Amino acid sequence: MAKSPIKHKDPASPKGKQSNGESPAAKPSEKVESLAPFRVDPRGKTLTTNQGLPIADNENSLRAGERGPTLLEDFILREKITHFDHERIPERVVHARGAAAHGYFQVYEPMADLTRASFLQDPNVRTPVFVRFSTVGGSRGSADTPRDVRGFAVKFYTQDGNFDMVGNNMPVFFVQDAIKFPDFVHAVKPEPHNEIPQASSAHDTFWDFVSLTLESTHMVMWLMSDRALPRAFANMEGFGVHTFRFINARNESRYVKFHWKPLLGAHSLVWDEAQKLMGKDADFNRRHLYESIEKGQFPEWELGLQIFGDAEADGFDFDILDSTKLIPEELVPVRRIGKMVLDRNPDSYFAETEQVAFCTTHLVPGIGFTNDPLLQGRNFSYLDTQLSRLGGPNFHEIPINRPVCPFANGQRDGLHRMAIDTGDTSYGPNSLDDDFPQPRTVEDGGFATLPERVDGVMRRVRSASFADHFSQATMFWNSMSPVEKEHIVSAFSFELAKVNRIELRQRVIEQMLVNVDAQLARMVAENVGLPAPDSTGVSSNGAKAQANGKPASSPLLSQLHPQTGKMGDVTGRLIAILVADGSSADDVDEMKNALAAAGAEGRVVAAKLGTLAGDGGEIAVDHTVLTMPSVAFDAIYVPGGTTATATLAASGDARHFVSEAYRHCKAIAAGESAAALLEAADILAEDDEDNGVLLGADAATLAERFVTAIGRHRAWGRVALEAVPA
Ligand code: HDE
Repeated sequence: MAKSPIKHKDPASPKGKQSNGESPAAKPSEKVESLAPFRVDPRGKTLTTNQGLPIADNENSLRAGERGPTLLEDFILREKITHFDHERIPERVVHARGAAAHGYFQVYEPMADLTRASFLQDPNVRTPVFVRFSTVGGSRGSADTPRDVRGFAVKFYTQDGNFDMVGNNMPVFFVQDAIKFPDFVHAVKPEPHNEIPQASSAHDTFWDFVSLTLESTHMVMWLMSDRALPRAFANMEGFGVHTFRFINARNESRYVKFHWKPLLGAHSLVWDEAQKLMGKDADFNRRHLYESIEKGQFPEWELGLQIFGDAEADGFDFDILDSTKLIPEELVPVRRIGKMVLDRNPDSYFAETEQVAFCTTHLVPGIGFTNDPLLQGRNFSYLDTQLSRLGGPNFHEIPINRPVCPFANGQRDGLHRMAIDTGDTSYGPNSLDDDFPQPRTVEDGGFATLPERVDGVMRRVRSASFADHFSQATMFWNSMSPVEKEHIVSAFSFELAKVNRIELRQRVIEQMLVNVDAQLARMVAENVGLPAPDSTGVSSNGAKAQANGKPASSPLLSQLHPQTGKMGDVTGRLIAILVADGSSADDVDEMKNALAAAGAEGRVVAAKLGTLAGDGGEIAVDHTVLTMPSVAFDAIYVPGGTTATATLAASGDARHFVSEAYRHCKAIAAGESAAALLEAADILAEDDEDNGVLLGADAATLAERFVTAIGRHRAWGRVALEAVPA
C-alpha cells in the first residue's frame, strides 16, 4: 500500500493515558462512574413534560365539559400515554428472564505468557464487569427456578474495549451446529398452538426434537441433573463452553476453555422445592443476588482456565470444536487465575439489565475464536439480535453498553444516535481531519486475527470427529453420586410423564437412555410405565467408546465432590427460626448470633407478624409462615419452650413447615423440648447427625453443630423421606 501522504497534527499515541506509564483502569468503579451522567434523580424536581413544560395538573385530562369527551388537544395526556405505550422492547428470544450486577475482575498474576489481553496482566488492576444471569426458555415474566440451563454472561469493560464472555452454567450444549439452534429453541419453547408449558422442557416438542437429535444426549443429562436447579446464582459454576484461543505478544496461540468457580461452591435446590418456589417466590434467585449484595456478602467466582495445545487436542478422543463435549478436569486441570466480585446492584433494571447487549464478537486483543460451528453461528447472531431488540445499530451508545475506553470510527447516524459527531469526515483515509481516527498497529496493541491456514472443500457436512454422542453422557452419569443419580432418574421420569405421546417416551428411552446407561434406561422405563428396554447388543457409539476405554468418570462433575461443592461454608444461608409464644428468647438470640458469626442469617418466623411473648423476653417476628414458607430457607431451627412447642405441634402450618424442610433434606435443629413438634410432624425426632436432625438443650452447643450440618448443604441420605408428606 502506498504510504499515506497525510501529515498528522497530533502525534499523541491513540492509547492516550496508558502511554504515560500510568496503570490503566485501576478503578473498579470506572464503569459505574461512567453511568453517573446518565442517572436521573426526580427528587426535588418539578413535574414537567419531556420538553420541560411545568405541569400543573397530573390528575385530570383535558375535556369538553365536566363529564364530556377528552380532547385531542391534550398533548400532555398524549405524550404520557404514547411513552407508556412504547415502554417495552422485545424480550430476548432466549434468556429473556435475567438478573444482573456490577462488579470487578482482578487477575492474580500476569498472563503474558499465554495472552496479551490487557485485563489479564496487572494484578493491581480491577477491571469493571457487568454480569447477567438468566434462565433460557421462559419469558421475561416467568419464574426463576424452572428446570433449565442458566446463562452466565460477563461483560468485561477493559481498556482495549469490551470483552463479553457469554457462557452458561453447563459446560456443553444441545446442538453441535448453529444451524440447529432455531430448531432446538422452537422445540423447547412452549408449544406453538397454546403456548404451554411456560419455562419447561417437560412437553412433547422438546422430547421429540432431542430424541431425534442424539447429539443433545450429553446436555440432556446435564439438564436432568441438579445443575439445572441452582440454589443461587452465587452457587453456579460458569463455562465459556466453546474452545477459545489465547494469543500472546509473540503471536503464539494456545487453546483455552473458560470456567467460573463459585467460591461458595456449586449447590442446587431439589425439584419439589424448585417447583414450589416458582409459585411462592418466583424471584428466588434474583432476590438472593440482590440481597446478598445489599448485605455486603458479595458473590465471588474464580476464573479458571484449561489451557492446551494442538498436541493435547489431537490426543483427546473427542473434537475440541464440538460443544457437546467437555474436557474432564482430570485430563486438563483448571488453573485459577483471578477473581470476580459482584458488589453493586443496578440502579435501573430496564436501563442496565434489560438493555445490556452481550455479543460473542465483543473481543479484545489476545483472545480469539476457534472454528467451533456453534460459536461461528453465534458470532453472527448476537449483534443481529440486538438490532431488533434494541432498535438499531447504535446500541453500543446505551450507557450500560458503552466501553470505558475511548472509541471512535466513521460509523455515524442511525436510529437513536447519541453522539454529536464533529469534524468533516466519516471516512478514511481522509486529509480533512488529519486521517483520524487512526488504526493502532498490532505491535502497539491493535487487534489481529491469528493467522490460520484455512482450506477445504465447500460442503455442508458434519465432521466424523463429532459423531460420538454418548461416551461423555455416560461419563457424566458415572460421575454422579447415588443421590444425584436418583435425582436424574426422577427428572427423566417427571419430564417423560408430562409427554403425551407414548412413542416419544419410548424413543427417549430406546434411542437415548439405553445408550447412556442400561440401568438408567430401565429405571426410567419402569417409572413411566414402559417395558424394560432391551439393551443387550446395542451397538451404540457409547457402548463402543466404553469398550475402547474412554474416561469412565470425572469425579469433579459431582456437586458432592468436596472441591466442587465447597462444603462447610454457610455464608449467605438463610435459616428459619420457627417460634410461638413461649419460645425461649435466649435460645433465639443465641442462635441468631451464632449464625451471624458464621455468615448466615437467622430470621424469626411465626404465625403472625409483630412481637411474641417469648420465655425470658420479647421476640420480634420477621416473617409469617405464609409469606416465607420453608422452601425459602436453607435450614430450620425450633428453639425450646414447652408451651410454644404445644402451640406449634397443634398447628398444621408449623407441622407442614418442618416436614417440608425434612423432605427437602434441610438441616433441622431443635431445642430438646421442641422435639415434640418433630414427632407431631411425623419426622425423625431424635438427635441424628448423619440425618441432619439435631436436638439439644444447650443452644450454644446446638448452634455449633447446626452450622456444621448446614455446611453440608443437605442431608441427602435422610431416612424415610418417601413416608413424609410435604
Ligand atoms: Fe445464546 N443467544 N445462542 N448461547 N446466549 C442469546 O442473544 C445463540 C448459546 C447465551 O444475558 C441471544 O442478546 C445461538 C450457547 C447467554 O443477555 C441470541 C446459539 C451459549 C445469553 C443467542 C446460541 C449461549 C444468550 C438472545 C447457537 C453458552 C444471554 C438474546 C449457535 C455458551 C445473554 C441475545 C444476556 C442469548 C443466540 C447458543 C449463552 C439470539 C444462535 C452455546 C448467556 O443472539
